[in-house]
Amino acid sequence: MNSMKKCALLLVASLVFVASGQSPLARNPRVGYVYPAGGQQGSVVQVTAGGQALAGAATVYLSGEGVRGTVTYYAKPLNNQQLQTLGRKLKDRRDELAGRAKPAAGTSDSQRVAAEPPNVDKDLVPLPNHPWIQNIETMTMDELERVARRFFDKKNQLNAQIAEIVLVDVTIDPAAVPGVRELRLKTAAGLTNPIPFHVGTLPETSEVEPNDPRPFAADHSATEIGSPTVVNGQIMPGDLDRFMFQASAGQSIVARARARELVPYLADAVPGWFQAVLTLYDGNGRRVASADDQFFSPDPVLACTIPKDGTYVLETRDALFRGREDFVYRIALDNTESGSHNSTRPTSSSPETNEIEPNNTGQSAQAIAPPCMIEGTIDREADADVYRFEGKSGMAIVAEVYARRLDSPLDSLLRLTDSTGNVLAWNDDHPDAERGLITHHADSYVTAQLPADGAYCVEISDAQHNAGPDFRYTLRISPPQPDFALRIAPSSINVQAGRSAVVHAYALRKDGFTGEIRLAIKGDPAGLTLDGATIPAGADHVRMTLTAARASSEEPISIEVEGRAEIARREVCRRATPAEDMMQAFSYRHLVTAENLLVSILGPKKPTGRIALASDEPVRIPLGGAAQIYVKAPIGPILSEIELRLSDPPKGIALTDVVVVPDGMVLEVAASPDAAAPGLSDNLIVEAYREVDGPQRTEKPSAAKRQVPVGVLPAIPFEVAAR
Ligand SMILES: [Ca+2]
Ligand SMILES: [Ca+2]
Ligand SMILES: [Ca+2]
Ligand SMILES: [Ca+2]
Repeated sequence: MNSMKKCALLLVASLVFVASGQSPLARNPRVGYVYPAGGQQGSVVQVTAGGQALAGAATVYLSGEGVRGTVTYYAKPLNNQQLQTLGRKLKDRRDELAGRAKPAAGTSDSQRVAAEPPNVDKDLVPLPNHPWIQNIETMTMDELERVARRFFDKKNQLNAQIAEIVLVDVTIDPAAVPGVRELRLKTAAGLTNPIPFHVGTLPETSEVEPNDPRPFAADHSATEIGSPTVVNGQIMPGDLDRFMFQASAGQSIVARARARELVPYLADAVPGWFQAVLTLYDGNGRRVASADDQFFSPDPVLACTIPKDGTYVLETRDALFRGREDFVYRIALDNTESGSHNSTRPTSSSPETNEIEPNNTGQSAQAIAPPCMIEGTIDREADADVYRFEGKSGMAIVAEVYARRLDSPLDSLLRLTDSTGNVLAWNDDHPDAERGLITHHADSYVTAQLPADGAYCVEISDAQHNAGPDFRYTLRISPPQPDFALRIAPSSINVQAGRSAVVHAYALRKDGFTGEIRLAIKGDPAGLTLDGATIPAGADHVRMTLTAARASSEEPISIEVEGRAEIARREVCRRATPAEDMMQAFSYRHLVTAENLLVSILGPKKPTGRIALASDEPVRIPLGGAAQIYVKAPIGPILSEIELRLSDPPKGIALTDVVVVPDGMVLEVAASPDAAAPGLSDNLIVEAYREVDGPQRTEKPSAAKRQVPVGVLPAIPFEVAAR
């Protein structure tokens, strides 16, 4: 294979980051959920974080002031033998509570023989010091039930992505500012992704299972709560959680759930999040109110007026009766309607106008003069709002709706027509990658170059023929305003001292802006550099690398990345927003923004020799030819073979040779004449692999060698040049 080249290198040692077969690149530490996902000011909360590759979790990082966390325990999932032992201990304790004597060893009780293998005692193994299975000998039936549900419920499918747990004590100062924080763990393999942790002002309660009496009974086992309060819980498969409270006639009750907001996307479930449902029952089990979606938001808000004095039960579950540890919720039970809408209105220097009805047809169209921002409402059935402006031949025009992005239920439809009613452009839904939490991008966007002088109309309506006083929109009609936004993913970057790590940069281009964007770390980057930090003209995504030419550090380093581009002969600078690339329901990807961009530098405490490109200039690869790239690298003793490979190279680009030279190596990269196009510009990501012996379980020498990724070279910018 051309793109693969083996070489036994003198510099091998410098590329081998980890002595064992485990590589920091193999699995990035990830947190899938935290439970409870928040706490009250002035309290200490015991939080469980579930995730993957969390071994060595030692430190908790929480954004903002006044919130601190301490790791108290890390647990791997129990193995089969441990589960067997646990099952046996649970059974013994249940028998003891039920007054059944533990059968004496060697008994010929046929039931026992049928249920357990005869040598079961031999298989008992010591259980780890796991906090959920301490003191089984003194547990109550309810406690045993909870342990059994956690470890043995057949409906629970083991999910490797959340199978490891880390217990954290979070201390929230009384003065800590309420709102969302980011929680990250630092593990042996580096920093995890951030996960939301809420600081609240209300007293909090956590569910106590079992809390779903069947048949319904308000006087039994539902968790008792006061109001106002925040209740925390997890929905397991088929689970219902019920909370009981007293209320009086005429009292208004608002229950606001956070579920999808806490874990926005599940990679392995359809529709891709916990779809919480809220139901309020009276003391006799009669339904008083219920809530599913809050318009387009999956997190329900239940509001009602209590009909008479008495006991009420608030119930939550998943709409599809699914569940898992990461189906975490927080429900604020209160009597105020104040919701949190955190969407920002578009900023514009254009004059603002309000719509004036009647404006439903071309004849009654409201005259406007672009550029302008129009505030309007599709407020009644069959409403359409038409705006007329005078255009010039060749003039470019953009019409863009902000509605769903401002939490409006409107699903807009836009049409741009000329004075005779010919449709020049129309659009229903235009995705906005800046809004990573929106899965139905309902807002419309049209652009066109006007063919002649004359009158033109922009018509907005609801694509699903819905309407109402909430169906508000802001409509921008203006010449194109080319601009861009930037995203950097992941928002926790783990890099070995002296080495490089892949970072993704995304350009979210606006109003036809296609230019090149140059990225850099803002301010004093503390020995950190971005390699290949240019998003080529026309490209929306580039893989670059972050190189740490410095020693490791205990604390993560907070950085900001900025991008600069020339727009209309002026330099424009935009801050890159950190983001997580999340998968929804096996296929869709979303960039969910984060507050902080943190770099964790792992490995040696003192600076190590750096691997660097000899030149920052893009390598020019002639079409149908090859180019040499000199990589400087420190020399070390031979440890084993490494192999260099291009990671996901552009079509027609191949690594054809690697030669060891003094102080480094020279890579030869070729561009095949049929595949690569002149002008193609991107980064090459070169991965290094090391061959190690496979796991040896048998006596015979293992032929199976495994390739372990050991790192990447700094990103190599290139362009394909015509011969
Ligand atoms: Ca529950
Ligand atoms: Ca209207
Ligand atoms: Ca109208
Ligand atoms: Ca639409």
